[in-house]
Amino acid sequence: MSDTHIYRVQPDWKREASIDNETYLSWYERSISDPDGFWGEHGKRLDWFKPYTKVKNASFEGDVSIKWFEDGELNVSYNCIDRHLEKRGNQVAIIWEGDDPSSHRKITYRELHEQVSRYANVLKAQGAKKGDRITIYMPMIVETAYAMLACTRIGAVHSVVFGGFSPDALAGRIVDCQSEIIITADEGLRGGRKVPLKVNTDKAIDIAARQSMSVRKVLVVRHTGGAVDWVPGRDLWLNDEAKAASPDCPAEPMNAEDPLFILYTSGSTGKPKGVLHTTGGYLVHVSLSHQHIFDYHDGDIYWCTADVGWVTGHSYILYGPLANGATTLMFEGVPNYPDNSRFWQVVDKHKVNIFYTAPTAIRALMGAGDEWVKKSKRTSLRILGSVGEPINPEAWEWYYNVVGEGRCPVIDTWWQTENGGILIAPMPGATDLKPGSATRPFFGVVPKLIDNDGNVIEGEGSGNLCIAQPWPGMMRTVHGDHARFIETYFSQYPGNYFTGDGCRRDADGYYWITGRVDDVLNVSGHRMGTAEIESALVAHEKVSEAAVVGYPHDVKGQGIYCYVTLNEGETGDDALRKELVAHVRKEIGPIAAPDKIQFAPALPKTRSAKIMRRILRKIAEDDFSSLGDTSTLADPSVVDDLIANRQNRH
Ligand code: 6R9
Repeated sequence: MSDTHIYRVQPDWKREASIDNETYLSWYERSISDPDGFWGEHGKRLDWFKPYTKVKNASFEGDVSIKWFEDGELNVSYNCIDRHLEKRGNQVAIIWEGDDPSSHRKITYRELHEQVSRYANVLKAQGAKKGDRITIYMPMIVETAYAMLACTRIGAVHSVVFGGFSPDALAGRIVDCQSEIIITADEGLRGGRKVPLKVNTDKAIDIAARQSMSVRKVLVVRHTGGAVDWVPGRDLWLNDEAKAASPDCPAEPMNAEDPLFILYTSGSTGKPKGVLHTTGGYLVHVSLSHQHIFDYHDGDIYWCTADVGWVTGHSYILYGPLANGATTLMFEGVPNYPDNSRFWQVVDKHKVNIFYTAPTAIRALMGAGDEWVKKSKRTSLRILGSVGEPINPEAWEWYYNVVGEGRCPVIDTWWQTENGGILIAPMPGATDLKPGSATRPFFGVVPKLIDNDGNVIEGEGSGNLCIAQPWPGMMRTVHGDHARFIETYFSQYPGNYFTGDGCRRDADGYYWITGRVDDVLNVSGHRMGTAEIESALVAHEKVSEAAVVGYPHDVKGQGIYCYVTLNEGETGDDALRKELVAHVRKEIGPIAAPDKIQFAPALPKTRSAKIMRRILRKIAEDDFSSLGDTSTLADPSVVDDLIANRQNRH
């Protein structure tokens, strides 16, 4: 191998039935050369009410129509619960670990079946039908899993909105998918602090009402017991309704291509897009990848620290693990509460075998010092996963050596909301590891690197990462806007899905993701469009124009750097900086809070009035050596002023 840092597969990383390198290579080859044969076989891992006779009917050309298993019928909640009852009724399906270290719960498959059925009957009683969209705005509690699975049980389409989003952001998502029912909780808890979910929901419903969207029902889970306002007739306590409902609710047979969920995600332009996933192909992809990429075996305790408000929570806290009959841990809290050893305390408490987290958490804990890790034993750990952003080799090595004590492979998984499941990642018993590389493609995935001029890069080299062939778990459309789907993902490199990421392929065929090449930021693993933050800023009465770029940040990966031009007569001072930060938090949510605001009398623009972001990025990065050609700027002197007043001076 070409690179110096290689960690070879250790003999004890291969267990019985683990995929080894030969198996990986032969399965991969078949998945590409004979997708119908490969997926037709692996689709059988699910229980189908009506078996499929067709496998792949998908093309990236023209109108981009993606169908898998199109004449099959199944139900997601049936596959995640009912089919396990006979063998695993008394096995724990979900371990819930509360924000407060003294609180935890264990829910067996049988209990999960009962609760999900009750929730499903409540939804039906409130008029929810197959195909209706239901918004879920919840903390990390087991009731959130009940709610999501209950939607799938009756064929309703859930749209989970991360609990950290503001009322405005929540309202936008409710309106976009015309969701008449919202499931929420009184309050969430994170790091000892309360999150006012019901208050935010009430505000969001008012905002939605101004856009002629009327929410009929709000189902509220009593969690903290905090006081909430109540609209009689509209608001119902979900706990009470569920208790009174029947525990018997047959799972609705769904076509493989019926919508399963919508999840909003940020792109380089406009409002967040409603990424639409369907039923059959998605569940095949997430269950197959969960099994082989994490080398999941019966009896393993599996913990993914993501929030269910993100795709990682959908696919790898709930659907993949539960489809495989796993015990999955849901954690309400944060890595540094009550102190920096929390993750490792939870690992020891519940004997976690497979642990999956984000580089931003790894970097923060690495910065806090090894002593927090060493307070725990971590002897149960076997696999360490990473997701959400590129993992820098230093953080990778720390994760491997300090957390895993050199015993556990680090499984760096690259994928996106749009992908449904993991697309590039090693397999513990098959893939030699290189710190910082997501390594090799998953079954059925054909990565393709294309340069800015459209030339395909073969062998070693760098380019824009595209995927050349459809895979079962991929999104089918943007909810309500198929033209936007085609425009966003298939217009740059026709016939290929464009990921928005840059990537290098090394001499061994390993992939190294270099980060976004578009105007999307990745802040602490949270994806955000610069355009969204810009439009929040210009919505402030004192702001005339704004341009937002990312800059390297030690813990967050990227920080948010805002260049703001004020209206005539306004003065940019620290008070206004604070006001603008608060304003963005209110418009989008705390995750979008700017790290730096630079007041700029003018922004660098071309003569055709296009902002030159390349220059703004360089200034934010403190790198003026390669500003490139500024001669096309309408007023090149703008750049000197921006450099003189930059916010990153050390
Ligand atoms: C699953 C998820 C997707 C974007 C993606 C890329 C970045 C995710 C990564 C990674 C390097 C990894 N990303 N995993 N970059 N290595 N292992 O995070 O989905 O929120 O849609 O973000 O995140 O830039 O394009 P999502």
